[in-house]
Amino acid sequence: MAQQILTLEQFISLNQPTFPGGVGALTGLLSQIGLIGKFLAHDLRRAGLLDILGTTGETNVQGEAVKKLDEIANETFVRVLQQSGLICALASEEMEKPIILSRDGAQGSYMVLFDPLDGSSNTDVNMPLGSIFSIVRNQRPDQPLSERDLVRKGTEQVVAGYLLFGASTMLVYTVGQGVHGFTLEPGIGEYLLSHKAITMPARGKVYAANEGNYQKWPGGTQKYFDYLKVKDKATGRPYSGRYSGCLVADVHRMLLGGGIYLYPGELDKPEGKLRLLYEANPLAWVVEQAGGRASTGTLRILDVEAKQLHQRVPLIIGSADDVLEAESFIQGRRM
Ligand code: AFP
Repeated sequence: MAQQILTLEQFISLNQPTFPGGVGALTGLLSQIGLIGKFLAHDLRRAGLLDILGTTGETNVQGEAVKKLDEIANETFVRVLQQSGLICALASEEMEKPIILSRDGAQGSYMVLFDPLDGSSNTDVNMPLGSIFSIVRNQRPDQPLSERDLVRKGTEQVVAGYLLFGASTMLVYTVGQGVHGFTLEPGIGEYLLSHKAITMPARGKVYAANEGNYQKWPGGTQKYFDYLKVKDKATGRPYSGRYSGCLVADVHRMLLGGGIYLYPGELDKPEGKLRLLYEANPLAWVVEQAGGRASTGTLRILDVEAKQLHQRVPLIIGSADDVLEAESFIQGRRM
């Protein structure tokens, strides 16, 4: 029998009947994310031809040079999501403050936190890019919304996932019932189910990290990377290094083929670089739902107490056995 061709909407109505807010809400939310993906894929495919490369000369809340595509991606997320009628607040890596769409929650009970363009250093060199999204529910519908309503633990997410702009455009998400991947068929403008119930191998043979930072890492972290390079057939070492500069692309590689991505804490920056609420938390839930593991090196990402909207966190994420092994070195239990 021919492989069943299911669109995103068909899959949701068939497979996610127990989503707390109802199948209609989930379909609405993911359709909006999918629409954003279509807009961004269209822009990115032509970026080299239009005057949207290079920087705007401004810097964002992270103090990083804002590339024009960062701004375009952020504006696309805001424009589409605020028209959805489902969402009462938005928070973005590119915006210091959240956007409160309705004070009384009348606009909808979902709040979306996102990194609109992950890997933006890849923009001008036609390398992979992604967007990451994390959705939580408004817990205080009868109260005026504020920033603190968005600062939640990873275990409170109701939807999480990413868009990957690579050779093809993919949407990967979880609602806590497994991880499912859809590939955009540009000819018909539909996301078709291509990776149902993704499960990660318990161990991989690939690692992704910026080893230019090696000298900044604590000793335990350095010892783990040294360990990965020692020949040992039984544990598939030495591992191969694969680092794209785009967290979404690297994690997607591990999700499908196994392996580990690390952006560890550094001696003078123990909190690392990546953001908890809209990078680490959503990807940690996706990876755990696929049988993997995600930690700071010492604490499960989804259990990290969120205190600030743009809070940074070290990220060790990937195949369960690989992350456990990295943790044993980082915690000094292995030398
Ligand atoms: P940009 O979006 O600023 O390029 O950062 C990308 C990222 O957040 C993640 O996607 C990469 O894995 C990591 O940072 C790259 O950081 P380094 O350039 O420090 O290796």
